[in-house]
Amino acid sequence: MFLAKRLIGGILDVVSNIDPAVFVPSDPPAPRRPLAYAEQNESDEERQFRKVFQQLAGDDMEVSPTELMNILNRIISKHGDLKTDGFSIESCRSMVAVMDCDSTGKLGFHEFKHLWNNIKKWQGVYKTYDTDGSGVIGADELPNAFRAAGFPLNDELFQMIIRRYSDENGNMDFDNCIGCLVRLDAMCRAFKTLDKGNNGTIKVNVQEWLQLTMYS
Ligand SMILES: *[C@@H]1O[C@H](CO)[C@@H](O)[C@H](O)[C@H]1NC(C)=O
Ligand SMILES: *[C@@H]1O[C@H](CO)[C@@H](O)[C@H](O)[C@H]1NC(C)=O
Ligand SMILES: [Ca+2]
Ligand SMILES: [Ca+2]
Ligand SMILES: [Ca+2]
Repeated sequence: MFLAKRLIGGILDVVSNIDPAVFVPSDPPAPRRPLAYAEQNESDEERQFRKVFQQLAGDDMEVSPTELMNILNRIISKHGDLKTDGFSIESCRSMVAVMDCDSTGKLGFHEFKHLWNNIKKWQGVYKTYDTDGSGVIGADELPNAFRAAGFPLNDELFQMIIRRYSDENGNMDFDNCIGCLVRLDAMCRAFKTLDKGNNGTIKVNVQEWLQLTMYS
């Protein structure tokens, strides 16, 4: 009840012992723009991606957790070299929540594009740092993989991530790895946003703390 007391007490100071300057979280998604506006001025690549997005997102033009799950599972079924038991709905709900900047409960074009680019990048890291070719990221491979993905955490945090996201043998499969990196990236971006003095410390009240932790 110690934590609850501190929370109810009002203000919670979260002090990080990690230098935030070493993180390289991805840039935040661009703000929402009307579709028609965006189409006047975009690269060929962006226009192509928009066509794909329109098919994936359906009539509401947003990707729901279920749609995300179907997309990701369809893609990984074509990559036999990535070990995975498939993306679960729970993991997709979490990814949508942490990427959902405008609180629609689904991913709009820019939110989805941002997630997509990260998954592409991290899939490359996953393959490169699976050095024994087992198809999974072992506990010994994980620190280098995460450093390459832009997250040079300390050993304590690597151990914690393995406890939470890897199996009992310390192996992390592809869907767990993506779920973990999406969350890690989003949490680092959230921290940077809240770190007003840019000194590695944030001050949040109960309301903000719960918004951050419960919609994730
Ligand atoms: C959109 O147009 C502006 C100038 O009007 C330009 O600087 C920018 O690079 C363009 N963006 C794209 C994606 O083409
Ligand atoms: C960090 O910066 C904030 C805002 O400028 C300030 O209120 C806070 O005391 C600073 N914390 C530390 C540990 O320096
Ligand atoms: Ca949809
Ligand atoms: Ca959204
Ligand atoms: Ca491996």
